[in-house]
Amino acid sequence: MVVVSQPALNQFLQIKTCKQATTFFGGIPEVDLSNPEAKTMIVKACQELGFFKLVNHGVPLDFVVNLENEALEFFNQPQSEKDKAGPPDPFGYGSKRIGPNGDMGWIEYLLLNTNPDVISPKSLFFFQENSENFRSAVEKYISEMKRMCNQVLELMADGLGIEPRNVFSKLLRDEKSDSCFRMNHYPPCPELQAIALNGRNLIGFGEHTDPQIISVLRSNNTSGLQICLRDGTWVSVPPDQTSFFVNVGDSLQVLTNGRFKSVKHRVLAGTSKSRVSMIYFGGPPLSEKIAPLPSLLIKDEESLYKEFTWYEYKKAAYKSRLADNRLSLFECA
Ligand code: GA4
Repeated sequence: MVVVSQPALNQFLQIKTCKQATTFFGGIPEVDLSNPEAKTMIVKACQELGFFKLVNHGVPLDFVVNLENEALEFFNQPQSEKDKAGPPDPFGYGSKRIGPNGDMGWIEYLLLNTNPDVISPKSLFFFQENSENFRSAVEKYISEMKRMCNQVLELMADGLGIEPRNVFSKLLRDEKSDSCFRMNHYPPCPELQAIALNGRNLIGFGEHTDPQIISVLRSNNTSGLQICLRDGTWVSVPPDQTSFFVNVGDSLQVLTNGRFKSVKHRVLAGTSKSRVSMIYFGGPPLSEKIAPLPSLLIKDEESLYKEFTWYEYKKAAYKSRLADNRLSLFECA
């Protein structure tokens, strides 16, 4: 018999569950960055799903593996050590609590700001306290993410037939780009799942859309990530530790006047394997005005969204719950 202490159970019962079979979805679009058709495939995937897998991306595997090992070393430390880099402000180390408004998940994470101009005290603390190896692994990885996002965003503009080519990529390349980086650790949860949940899955990271322009995710070889299809069905993404998964964020949905879809996604906790994911969220500078690009508005097409600055959107996002539809605040009547 497995005995679960009441405090552990209470903490765990605050986290949502869902009933979900985990057969893998075979329809995730795969974009080969070395294929001349990549731009067309990216546009199609962003319109239909807001999500695709990137292969032949040119990111050296040892950068990825190295960072994953450093992250695991961090997460394997005693709780009291990890807590020194928290609580998140929103940057820093967090456990179970996601954001400031009561969302909970079966997760621990490190959230870092990647813009040196507005580096938060927590990110600074993290970099000072942790090994030089971890710091340099993060920096190398992020610079590869920037390079890859630049390529993907230029292909998007090309594929949409709009100019200049850097219309999206310049937002991330700007030295004031407000991008961030998240390393998530989803510990396995064997006993609790079996006893208390009757076959339901524990939510690792609840359903949400990403507020930024694009997000690039890499995980170890564990299942858990799910995306929501246009008809509202949740499907499981087959893991692939050598590829990256790209999400359209809310800001890109606005810039394209709804042509590209910001994809709703979530992560389910596993029962036996620990999941580690690293996500680069490419955001614009805080002062950047976000509105549908005039070059994308055909004839009398009306703008679906009111203009806002990225600062305003972020402020609104941090007042919302994870699952809220944040874009609805900025839709035209
Ligand atoms: C979701 C995407 C990114 O992980 C994130 C998250 C942020 C946070 O964890 O601090 C938010 C969430 C995310 C959207 C709504 C707000 C803000 C938690 C939350 C409840 C870093 C981001 O940019 O927005």
